[in-house]
Amino acid sequence: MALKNLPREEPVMQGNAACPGCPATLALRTVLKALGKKTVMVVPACCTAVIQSLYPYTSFDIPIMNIAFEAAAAGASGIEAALRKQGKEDINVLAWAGDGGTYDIGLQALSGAVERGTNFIYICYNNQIYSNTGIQRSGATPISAWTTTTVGGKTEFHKEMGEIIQAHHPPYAAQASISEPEDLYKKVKKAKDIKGPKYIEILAPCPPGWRFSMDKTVDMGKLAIETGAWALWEYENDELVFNGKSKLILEEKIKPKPIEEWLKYQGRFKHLFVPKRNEEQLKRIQDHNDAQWKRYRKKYL
Ligand SMILES: Cc1ncc(C[n+]2csc(CCOP(=O)(O)OP(=O)(O)O)c2C)c(N)n1
Ligand code: SF4
Repeated sequence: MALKNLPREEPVMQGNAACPGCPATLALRTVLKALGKKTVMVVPACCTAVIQSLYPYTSFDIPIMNIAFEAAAAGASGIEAALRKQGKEDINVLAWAGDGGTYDIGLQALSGAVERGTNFIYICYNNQIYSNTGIQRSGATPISAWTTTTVGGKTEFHKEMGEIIQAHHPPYAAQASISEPEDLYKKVKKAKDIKGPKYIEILAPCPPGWRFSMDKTVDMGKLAIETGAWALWEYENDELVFNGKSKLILEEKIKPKPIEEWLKYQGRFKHLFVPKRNEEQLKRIQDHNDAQWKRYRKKYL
């Protein structure tokens, strides 16, 4: 569906408390347009708990339950069970959490809910940091990124959450990006019509956390895909298919841009370029990215 044909109704209303250029609100608008108003949302501690506005106000046009940081999937499981018991099975249950609440503290609850076959959609907006509490590193933070807890640059590579989810064999999983709203809309629409646990992860470049100008959020998402730092894919019935530019990179129909084309616009990687280029670390990051795509080709081509 073309962007101009997306539903006009705005589920995220004025008066929200997001930063200018916030990727989470971009994603939320698209996701909630795809799901419609018959949706109950569970939000753990994260930026979205603040974005939705400060109590007693709300700027989201659907019911929301806020819950403890680790408990998004557990809360959604309870809501799904309660709705089922009442015979209300046409209501979407959406758990919506950041990468901290997904890759790290909420992983156990998420794993349990997916393993139990819970009929819900779990969405992780991945801004690669704990942004709500002032930019700490998470399991999704890429190597070398500055955060307040990795002041010299993170020394570990991020974990592959998509592969952890695939190991649970859910009926549907996907990776998307705020920079590709039509693709995101399509994936959420598809997930909506599938019974069982659905996992969608959305790359969410965060201006204050990644240190780039607030008008460049979409560009940062596009560059992540074009350099291969992020991949678009869909996983259904144990089959994984890449899509968009990621498919072309996988099939070697286009060459990804060097990863520094994505890194160099983000202040969190500034120390790799100033006062002088850290060639060794830049090569290490590029090699890791190349190796990842080599592994994807071996597995999925
Ligand atoms: C058990 C617990 N530990 C720590 C916190 C403090 N806390 C609230 S939100 C947050 C970070 C959330 O990060 P993420 O899930 O990535 O979402 P984002 O803030 O980036 O939107 C932290 C550490 C908490 N609320 N509960
Ligand atoms: S810190 Fe980032 S994710 Fe959080 S509200 Fe601001 S722009 Fe959005």
